[in-house]
Amino acid sequence: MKKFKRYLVTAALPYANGPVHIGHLAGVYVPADIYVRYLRSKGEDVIYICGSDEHGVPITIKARQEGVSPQDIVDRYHKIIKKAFADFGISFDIYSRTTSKTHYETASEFFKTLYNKGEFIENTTNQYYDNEAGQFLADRYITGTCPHCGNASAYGDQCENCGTSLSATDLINPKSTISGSEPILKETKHWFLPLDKHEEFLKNWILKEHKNWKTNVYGQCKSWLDQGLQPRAVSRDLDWGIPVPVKGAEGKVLYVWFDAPIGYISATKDLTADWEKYWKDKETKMVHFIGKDNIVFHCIVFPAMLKAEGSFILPDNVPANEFLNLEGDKISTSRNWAVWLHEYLEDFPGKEDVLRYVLCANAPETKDNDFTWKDFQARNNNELVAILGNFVNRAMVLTHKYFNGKVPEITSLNEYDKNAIVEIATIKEAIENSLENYRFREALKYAIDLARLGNKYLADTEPWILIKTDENRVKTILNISLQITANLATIMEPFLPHTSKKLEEFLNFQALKWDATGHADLLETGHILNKPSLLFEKIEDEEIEKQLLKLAKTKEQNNPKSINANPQKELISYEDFSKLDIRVGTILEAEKVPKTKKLMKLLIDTGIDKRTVVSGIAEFFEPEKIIGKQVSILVNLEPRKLKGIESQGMILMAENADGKLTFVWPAENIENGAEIK
Ligand code: B3M
Ligand code: ZN
Repeated sequence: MKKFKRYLVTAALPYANGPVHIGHLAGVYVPADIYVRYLRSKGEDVIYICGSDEHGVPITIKARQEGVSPQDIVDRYHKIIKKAFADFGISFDIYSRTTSKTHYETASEFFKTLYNKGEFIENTTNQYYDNEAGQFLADRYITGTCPHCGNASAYGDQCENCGTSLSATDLINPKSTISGSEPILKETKHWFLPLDKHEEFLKNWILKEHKNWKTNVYGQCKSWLDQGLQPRAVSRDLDWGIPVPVKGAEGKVLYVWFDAPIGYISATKDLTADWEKYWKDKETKMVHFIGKDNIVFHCIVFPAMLKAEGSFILPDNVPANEFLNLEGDKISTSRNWAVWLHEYLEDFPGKEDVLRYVLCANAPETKDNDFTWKDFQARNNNELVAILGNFVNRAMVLTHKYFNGKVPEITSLNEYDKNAIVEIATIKEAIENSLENYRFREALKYAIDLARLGNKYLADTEPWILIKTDENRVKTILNISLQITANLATIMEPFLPHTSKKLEEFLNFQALKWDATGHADLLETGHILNKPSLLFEKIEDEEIEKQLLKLAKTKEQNNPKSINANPQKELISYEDFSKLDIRVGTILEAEKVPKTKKLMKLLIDTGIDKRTVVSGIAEFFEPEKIIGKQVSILVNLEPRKLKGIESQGMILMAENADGKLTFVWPAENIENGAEIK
């Protein structure tokens, strides 16, 4: 593997239009943080860059909904997001924002450079325009009927019912969500990055030179490249964003996906005056941590931009993750189907590392994965408490009990001890290898194996029994156990930084650099330990049930009972169906049946005859309002008596789970007696 002089690690800039949840942490920020902490521990020159993505249409929509400015929205969420990351120990070197002055300048400069080099094409297209509001409409500001599934509230870029990507002009009956009026098509000029021009380069760079990228990333790139690349607009008609810095571009801003990745550069500038060595020197290894929905922008569009600019390096790797689901359902901000980081900390104060652990152990590295509260509890109780916590606690407590908290000496080593010591080094190397290949789940599993090794060592050697007969042997056993604990303090640091701090306190020792670990001589004989407290505590069923209840309530709010359909009845033959003689009829007379709540007596013209039908609709309809309406009537139902009145047939009604009734009538007037089949 090529050795680099320094590392530039970026994590996707979250949109500042809502707080962050476990999906963000698992997909991007925890793996990136582990990687960076590991590199720091290795003594590498590394910077970890992030910030809020503060442009784009969703932010303007949210602002409009709340009646505040887009700036108010991004100010609010920038603060919340920044704090949540800090609380979980996500150790950015800078958490910047794309509304900063540096960013405006950097992004404008970048655009101008490409513009002056003739790297854009200008194109005039027809776009929807809201005449009443006097503005062009972003796709998200247009709703209409989906041409594929008929959903009446599809957006101009996507139908959320059937999932199809749409163009605003595909929508049937388009409406502006700003004024409600029907938009008109109007000409507008935009700048396009001709990705097709960079296709050959990208094919070579990704498909030939980066075969080592994760298969999910490589596969997505290949499918884009195989389909052939098209020019992409890098400007928008919008009043929120960075103005397009050329003449004749009034009212136009840079497309959010053009300016956002440049945000990595601006943030680096805000971090260090020496930013160019990170961005322009081939000895820098740049790695982008992102979620799978951002792959095309980081592997194709941004590299094409950087290449076109000419003076920047390209990423060495883009280890994108898949998605994390929550209890079997896609995480969704709009449906509030998420575990929000700030809420987690209210419910589980002090348990930052538990979440970091579970999200890494279960990270969606190769496929979408599911977060469940039961798994969270099981991993805490069976792994953190039972393996890591239990081992550390035993090693510490026994040393305090037998040797007054002083690290005892090694008296002599037998084969068993020697094997354990070799194992420490082997595990450390395995972790290294996994981390360098972006396999964080595997790395964490090995890290826990180190604690597992310690537990097994104690269980096999049984110092609590030997203490009665062979104190010298116990000295060696506890020395080795404490050396494993000291190794854990360093090795766990990238994964569980808060826990590593606690281990340092217990051991009264400063965790070492990565390369100094892997040995059994980290703590000197006679070194004095502090008194330990519990590293992790058991999570009880009640706490998990509370979380599940919270989710059940969300589900209930999202799917109120009234739209829950009853299950389908058993199948019938066509013959069964054709026995039903259903006709269109007209209500000639209607009156409530005295002394009943529900019944109404109707006189119906069925086209065959005029007959009386008693129907249970009186709670929902006023007799005078339904006279003259056409209805569907089952005419060959055996007559039956209700409250002494003979009913000759049945009116068809639609009824929902709440018992609400509505008539089923023909969409247009048709002769009475027409058959329904
Ligand atoms: N804000 C998209 C996202 O959060 C976007 C990432 C930008 S990274 C330059 O999915
Ligand atoms: Zn649809």
